Amino acid sequence: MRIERAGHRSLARLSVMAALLGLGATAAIAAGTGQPEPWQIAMQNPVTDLARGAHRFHTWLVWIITAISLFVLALLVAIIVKFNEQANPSPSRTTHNTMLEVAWTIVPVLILVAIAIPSFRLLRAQLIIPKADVVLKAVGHAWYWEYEYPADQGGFKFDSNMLETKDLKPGQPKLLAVDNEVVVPVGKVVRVQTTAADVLHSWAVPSFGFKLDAIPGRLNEMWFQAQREGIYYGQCSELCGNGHPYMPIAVRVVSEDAYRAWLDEAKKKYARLGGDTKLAAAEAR
Ligand SMILES: [Cu+2]
Repeated sequence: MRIERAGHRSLARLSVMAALLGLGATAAIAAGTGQPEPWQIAMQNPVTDLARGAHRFHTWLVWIITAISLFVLALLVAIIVKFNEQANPSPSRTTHNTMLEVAWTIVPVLILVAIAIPSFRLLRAQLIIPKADVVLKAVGHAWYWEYEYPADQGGFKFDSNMLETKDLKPGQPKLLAVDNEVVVPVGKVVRVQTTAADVLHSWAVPSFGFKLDAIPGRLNEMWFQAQREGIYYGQCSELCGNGHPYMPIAVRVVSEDAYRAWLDEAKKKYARLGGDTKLAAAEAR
């Protein structure tokens, strides 16, 4: 009975959403920054150039998809109207049309080129890492994240576990808040290295436009430069087992001074790195 009522409620909400969409009120369904909003349909607000680039590319693809869909729909409608049995009782026996065949080969190639160029440009921006100010290593475990800061930042590591619902403080989002957040300075290039201790994981923060697989025995790298202070949440984005939904990511972006103060505190709070911990050099490739 309860399930049925919940279903009706969702149906009502869906209808309201459809009506809002129909009115073109998509902006009203605001996208959150650093975390999702209830009933959000857009992507989370970007705070890095890479995220903005990904959003622009997404919008570009939506335009292309829309144009192709409308074109195919128009062709189907034209065929149904003009070439049905009544309108066109004796069909043409044409089997070849050189111009048409050249066009339907060349046009899709041009569309793919128009997609490939911005796609590779974005990929290049993601993978060519500028000179980093901070290096952060994220190690995926079943099912929590472990973070390491190299020696030039103090040399320490700590585990970051999801907070149970009963332990949440007001304002902390369920299934996203963690006990030990990652802290990074605002406006600085953060080079993130990911790996995993057991199975595949993926370190992803939507507002940073960041998603990078964490693979056992392999070190992957990407970067971000957050332009606004705040707390940004993400989740493991590789199906890694039954604890997969319970290993969120929380990154707090703070001022340079606050970051230095946090480093001093963190060095005391977390045990120093053991001699066996290796991090790649911080300089750009
Ligand atoms: Cu995982």
